Amino acid sequence: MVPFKFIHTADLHLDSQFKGISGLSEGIRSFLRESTFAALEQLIRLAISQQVDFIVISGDVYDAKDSSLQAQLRFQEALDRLGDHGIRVYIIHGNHDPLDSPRMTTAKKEHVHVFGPEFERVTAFRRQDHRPVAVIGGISYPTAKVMDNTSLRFRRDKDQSLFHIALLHANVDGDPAHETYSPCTRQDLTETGYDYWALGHIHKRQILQESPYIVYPGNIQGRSIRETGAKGCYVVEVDEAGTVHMRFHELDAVRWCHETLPIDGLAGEEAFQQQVENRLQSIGSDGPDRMSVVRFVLTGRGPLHEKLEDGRAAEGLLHELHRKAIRIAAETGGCEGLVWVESFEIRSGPWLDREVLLQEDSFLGELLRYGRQAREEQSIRDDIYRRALDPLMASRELRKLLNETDDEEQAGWLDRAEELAMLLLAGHGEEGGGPNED
Ligand SMILES: [Mn+2]
Repeated sequence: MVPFKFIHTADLHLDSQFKGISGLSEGIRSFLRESTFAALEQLIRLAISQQVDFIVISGDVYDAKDSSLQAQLRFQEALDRLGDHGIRVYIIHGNHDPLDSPRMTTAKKEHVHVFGPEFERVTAFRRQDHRPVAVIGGISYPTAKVMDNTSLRFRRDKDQSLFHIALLHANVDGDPAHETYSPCTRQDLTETGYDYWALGHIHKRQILQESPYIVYPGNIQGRSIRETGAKGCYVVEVDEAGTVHMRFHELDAVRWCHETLPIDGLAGEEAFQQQVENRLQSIGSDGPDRMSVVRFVLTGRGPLHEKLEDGRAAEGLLHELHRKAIRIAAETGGCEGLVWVESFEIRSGPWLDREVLLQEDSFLGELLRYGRQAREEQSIRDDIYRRALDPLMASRELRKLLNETDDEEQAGWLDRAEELAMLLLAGHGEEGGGPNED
């Protein structure tokens, strides 16, 4: 087999609007708005510096069906630059940019192949000597909603000696967090006999399987606090033996992250502010060339919780941090190294005084008193355990395991149950969520 090298990328979502973030200055907002284009620029530079033979783009080039003229022009310019370096591009369109989108008509580029709505297969050649190296199969979305399993249409070429790459925008194995377009299973993909499934749609980078390769490279630029961590593409090398070597390359200009901060040891607002500033410092120095957007997740229990709960501590600090970030961005005229705090998510709890709760005339107080009694009287303990464990005793293996537990272990159950009850009955924040839109 002739060795070759290509880039697998997907979900560029050019000109994403970043609507879900507020409080930004005009300068910071435009940096954010520019980030999908900045990531595209990095992609082009990488392709040129790595001297790849070709690039495959697995759908969602544009963020919206009615993509902006700017997005289209920037993408066409990127394609031209790749063409200048002899790098061919193979593209499928996905649910965000289906073939029926109203887009400007452009002159056909000789080095760019856009797959149509029916399954097609083309041969890819090595850049320097034009020797055939791979067969590339692909299907674009004709309209936004493709509900049938299009992976079943892929057929291998007669020339079995070439490496086979499949381009598909799909939800493999029905990931419930994402729209189930073009649903298919790993088994379906494996059975086609293709060597590398270059997927798009799910924005989280993942190699689902290695034989054959089934890969989501993720998007090249995170678009919200739900799309955290490094974003980029894979450079894939196929050697003489047909063995695949993959390397991930970061391309993002803005990185989103969650930062967990326990409040347990924090006495007051000053200590809290100091902790936050320290974290911001270290996030900033980790990524001096990019902007970071961070959501602090506050956990643990402590006296600070009360101030967080009524909005005083976090909101005031957030306001100050935003003001400072805006000033720095204006002074330096750039957002590289800047850390923007998206929000403080409060998942902490109050510092609980068990002794006080024990005296309380409440459900929790009663529960804790019952626990204390159970520790003193064996018969109450036995009664609690029996009622809790009876359903489990039906299984022989569980019965054996449970019969082996000693008094100390059982007392531990009671402690943990009380802790959990205190945590839940203190009643604080729930994790938000909803379907992701890829
Ligand atoms: Mn997408």
